[in-house]
Amino acid sequence: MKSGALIASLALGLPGAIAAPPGFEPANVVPIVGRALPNAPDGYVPTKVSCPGPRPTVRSAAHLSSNETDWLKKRREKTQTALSDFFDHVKVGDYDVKSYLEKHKSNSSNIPNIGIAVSGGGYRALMNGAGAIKAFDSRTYNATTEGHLGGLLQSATYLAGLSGGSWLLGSIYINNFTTIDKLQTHEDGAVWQFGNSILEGPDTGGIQLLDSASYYKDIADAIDGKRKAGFDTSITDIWGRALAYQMFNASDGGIDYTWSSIAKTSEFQDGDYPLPLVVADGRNPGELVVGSNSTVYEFNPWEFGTFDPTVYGFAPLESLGSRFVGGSLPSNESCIGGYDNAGFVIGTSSSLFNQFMLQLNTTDLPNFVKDIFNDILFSLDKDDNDIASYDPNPFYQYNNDTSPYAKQTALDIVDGGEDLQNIPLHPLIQPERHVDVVFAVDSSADTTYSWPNGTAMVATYERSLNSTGIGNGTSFPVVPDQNTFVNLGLNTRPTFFGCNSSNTTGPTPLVVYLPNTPYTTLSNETTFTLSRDDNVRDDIINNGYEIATMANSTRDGNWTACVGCAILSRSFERTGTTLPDICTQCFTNYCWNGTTDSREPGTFEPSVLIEDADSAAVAAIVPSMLTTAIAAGVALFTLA
Ligand SMILES: *[C@@H]1O[C@H](CO)[C@@H](O)[C@H](O)[C@H]1NC(C)=O
Ligand SMILES: *[C@@H]1O[C@H](CO)[C@@H](O)[C@H](O)[C@H]1NC(C)=O
Ligand SMILES: *[C@@H]1O[C@H](CO)[C@@H](O)[C@H](O)[C@H]1NC(C)=O
Ligand SMILES: *[C@@H]1O[C@H](CO)[C@@H](O)[C@H](O)[C@H]1NC(C)=O
Ligand SMILES: *[C@@H]1O[C@H](CO)[C@@H](O)[C@H](O)[C@H]1NC(C)=O
Ligand SMILES: *[C@@H]1O[C@H](CO)[C@@H](O)[C@H](O)[C@H]1NC(C)=O
Ligand SMILES: *[C@@H]1O[C@H](CO)[C@@H](O)[C@H](O)[C@H]1NC(C)=O
Ligand SMILES: *[C@@H]1O[C@H](CO)[C@@H](O)[C@H](O)[C@H]1NC(C)=O
Ligand SMILES: *[C@@H]1O[C@H](CO)[C@@H](O)[C@H](O)[C@H]1NC(C)=O
Ligand SMILES: *[C@@H]1O[C@H](CO)[C@@H](O)[C@H](O)[C@H]1NC(C)=O
Ligand SMILES: *[C@@H]1O[C@H](CO)[C@@H](O)[C@H](O)[C@H]1NC(C)=O
Ligand SMILES: CC(=O)N[C@H]1CO[C@H](CO)[C@@H](O)[C@@H]1O
Repeated sequence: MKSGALIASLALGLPGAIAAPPGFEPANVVPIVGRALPNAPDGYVPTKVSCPGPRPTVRSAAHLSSNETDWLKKRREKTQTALSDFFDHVKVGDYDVKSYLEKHKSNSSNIPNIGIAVSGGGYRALMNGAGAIKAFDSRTYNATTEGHLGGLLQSATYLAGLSGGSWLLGSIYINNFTTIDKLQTHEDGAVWQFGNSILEGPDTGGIQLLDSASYYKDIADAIDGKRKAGFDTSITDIWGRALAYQMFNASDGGIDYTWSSIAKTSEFQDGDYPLPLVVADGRNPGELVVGSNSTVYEFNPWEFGTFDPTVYGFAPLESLGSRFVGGSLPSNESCIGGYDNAGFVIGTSSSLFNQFMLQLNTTDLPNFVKDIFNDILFSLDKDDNDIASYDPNPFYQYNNDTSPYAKQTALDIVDGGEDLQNIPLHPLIQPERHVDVVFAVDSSADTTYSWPNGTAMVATYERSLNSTGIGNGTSFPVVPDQNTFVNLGLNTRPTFFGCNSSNTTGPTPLVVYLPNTPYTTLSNETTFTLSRDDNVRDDIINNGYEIATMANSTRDGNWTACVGCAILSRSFERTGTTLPDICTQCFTNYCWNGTTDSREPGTFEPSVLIEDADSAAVAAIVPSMLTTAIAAGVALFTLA
């Protein structure tokens, strides 16, 4: 994820020419299915609107918004039912989980509160994360059979995504909480057509009906419109528009879909699905390196802001672009709408990738298109290539005493992984949210061969140690160093952290760490791989499914029970309930027990565990998870 790697991969060469425009085939147009709302007032251009309700203000981060607390009441009712359904097929020994849930349902704060976090890592993270979500979704075919984990998504309160993980969130939420199956369909009009690089633009067989030149012209027109309306634009505007064409199933690349529109759909308002949280980092004034003391922002469907002690405030998302001063909108300033374009939001979270757009110059696009981009790109300082410019800064003169951004008229926002916290845990460890368990899907490329090694977990743990400073009262389970992650194989199998709630830096969720590892395919394509065919896409998604379910529990027949134990653990503590024996056994197997091995490991090169999924289902009934091929993998580097 370092800039060096990006430059290196760009140097490998991207397409110099863009495919010639194939003919239009209107017959292939699929009907537009439901999704978030196309409610922007003027496409991509932020525009004066009449203020939504009372004049918008920035609020303190001391509590959750009333929007969230109101919504939670509805959602927690839905998750109770969903959890009860989940435990229909997920058995925790002979413990009667359904009766337990029934007994405590009158006090919803006793019921498990689940978060899911999907890391960054480009398309690899999007696909591996999609595999996990597919496994957790009760709508997936056969996902609610024994050994599977369908229904966990329906039981979750929060779903957080960062960078590539935010593309996954955008694909799901802007398309009306669609399923992974539908996104990856092989039928005409599939949303996820990753055979076409984002530099080429969408396939004309789908809903977009654009050749590359029109694709770029449309993008250029949109950004030009925003500039002409008086708003600063950055390379992230181009990037976000391009992403929208790939992720949103809407004509014109979903140009008029806003992120705040998610909150306006009736299904969301009824609490039918989890709260999506997109994470991005702030770059400190005058600093080019984004370190662990950078501010971590979240976009939720109502607001943009942060719990960090710097800004410590939230601005209404639908009114971004309005000129707030000291947290309120002066009477001579208009309310602005449409700034929170959904593509721009996921583009912001993934701004590490926007430098691809610098390659536009090397294509054979018409000059008039290039000219528009060059105005934007050429005016950029080299150091500003990876930022999204939020101008006006909604936190201008807000919290003067603590905010390093209070004097800035524009906010520089960067990729959510640049502070190394590549798993979006930050919003899920906020004490106000009281999350009990986080399923942390890690597709980071930490090692030479693009496998995770716990770096993201370490970064979040270390930040939480500064509880009176930037951590601002957050806590995290104790985790070991990366060498230990590799030496003990904690990056090749699910590991629980924070099982013992006293061995944490304070009240914090139990974290179920789900590292990307090769079950059925080498799912470690590099972060900057721009295209892959549908079969590779599907293989990586399937591999993600195997990771989440431990190959449908064939690697450990108790796996789903253990997931159940992780879900119930904090709730049992609150209600003074004794853990069933099977959970004790699970925690012995899956909880990191404090052992470390910090010797420098050799090169980490895991190989595919299951060469053929069908035969594996028979062969893989192993007495203990530690005797599997994982152990062989561990041996490789402990011997080295
Ligand atoms: C969104 O999906 C829900 C559930 O599948 C469906 O009932 C609803 O009609 C869809 N909304 C739109 C606008 O299509
Ligand atoms: C959030 O809640 C406030 C206060 O109840 C309300 O005025 C506002 O309209 C809500 N925002 C959204 C986007 O629903
Ligand atoms: C779906 O689940 C049923 C019942 O467990 C099983 O018989 C069937 O083989 C499964 N189908 C697939 C494609 O996995
Ligand atoms: C962040 O940390 C760096 C390195 O320790 C330090 O130089 C910088 O002043 C810090 N910035 C802020 C805003 O605290
Ligand atoms: C693209 O090419 C034009 C003409 O050669 C040049 O003026 C411009 O600086 C280049 N832009 C970028 C971003 O490299
Ligand atoms: C914040 O600083 C600005 C500029 O120094 C000042 O005008 C404003 O009154 C300050 N706001 C507060 C609430 O102190
Ligand atoms: C873990 O990942 C970090 C970040 O990429 C890297 O610097 C470090 O060398 C890696 N360590 C191991 C043991 O893989
Ligand atoms: C903790 O955070 C404060 C304020 O953000 C900072 O000044 C201090 O250097 C940090 N301490 C450590 C050990 O990082
Ligand atoms: C697990 O289930 C999924 C979905 O039903 C299936 O595609 C996959 O082949 C199964 N894997 C194994 C190892 O049985
Ligand atoms: C937590 O566990 C670690 C590793 O075993 C140990 O070093 C530390 O002392 C424990 N801390 C607490 C507060 O129990
Ligand atoms: C994926 O990882 C394997 C080792 O686990 C390695 O041999 C292979 O080169 C890696 N592929 C990429 C694209 O990095
Ligand atoms: C728990 C905690 O330390 N909260 C602090 C977070 O930051 C704000 C703003 O600086 C403080 O007012 C809180 O006390």
